[in-house]
Amino acid sequence: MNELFARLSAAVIEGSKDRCEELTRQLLAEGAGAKEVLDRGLVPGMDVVGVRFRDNIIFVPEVLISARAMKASLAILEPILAAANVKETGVVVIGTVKGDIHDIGKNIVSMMLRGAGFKVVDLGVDVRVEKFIDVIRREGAHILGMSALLTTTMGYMRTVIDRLKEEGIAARTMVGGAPVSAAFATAVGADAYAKNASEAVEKAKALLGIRATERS
Ligand code: B12
Repeated sequence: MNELFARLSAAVIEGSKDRCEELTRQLLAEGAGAKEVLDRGLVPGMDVVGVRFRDNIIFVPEVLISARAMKASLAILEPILAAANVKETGVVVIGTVKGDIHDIGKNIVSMMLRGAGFKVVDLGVDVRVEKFIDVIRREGAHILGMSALLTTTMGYMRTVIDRLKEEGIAARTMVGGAPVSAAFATAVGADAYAKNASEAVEKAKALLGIRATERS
């Protein structure tokens, strides 16, 4: 099975949507868990894409093709990750902040939260503070999750958190994305930071006072 995971990573790197779908289905058929497919196949592939992009070996079009391939696999995994069949524990509004269109990581966090029993209202990308606030109020959300992948957009998280406080909105805030750190989260006044989707689930439960063992 190790070889299949490696081939799935390679398919993400090469941006082969068909092969991503085929290998994802094959891995599931051979007994791999959806989370394993994510952690051992898809994410390591996208990590390599990130390094090549940073080093100017590949450019935006290639990254988009890889992202499209990864999303095709995620579409297969989503119903499995979401089918945990647990009672809804809380409402999370989530989005990528204004100016930022990266959504792969946010989508994974949304899927894992749904799988853990949260109702997730995903506002997509390039989300402004007004939109976050409207939907938090409408949904009576317990938690706001914000994603940012750019150093130029992560500062917007502070704008949103400050506005929530000004408006007296009690939703707790959780932030993440590659450039975001625990120290940054503290500096902008967020209630929690998570470095990946599994940790996001733990932190969301902790914010609502749910012990990890109660839900899994
Ligand atoms: C894919 C990608 C793109 C795709 C996005 C496609 C899509 N639909 O998302 C495209 C091609 C569109 C793109 C565009 C750009 N990109 Co880009 N992109 C990436 C890349 C390679 C991978 C990101 C990714 O999907 N990673 C995989 C996922 C699974 O990981 P993740 O996002 O980190 O998410 C995990 C955690 O962070 C966490 N998490 C994420 N969100 C949240 C939210 C919460 C609430 C929590 C708790 C946790 C959490 O959990 C996730 C799952 O484990 C990164 C490289 C990198 N190392 O991050 C560059 C990167 C982010 N991009 C970069 C840049 C510069 C750009 C562009 C400006 C390029 C350009 N010149 O146009 C544009 C910006 C467009 C915009 N306005 O947003 C830079 C940012 C540099 C910086 N310091 O700001 C990076 C770091 C590449 C680099 N090394 O230079 N990009």
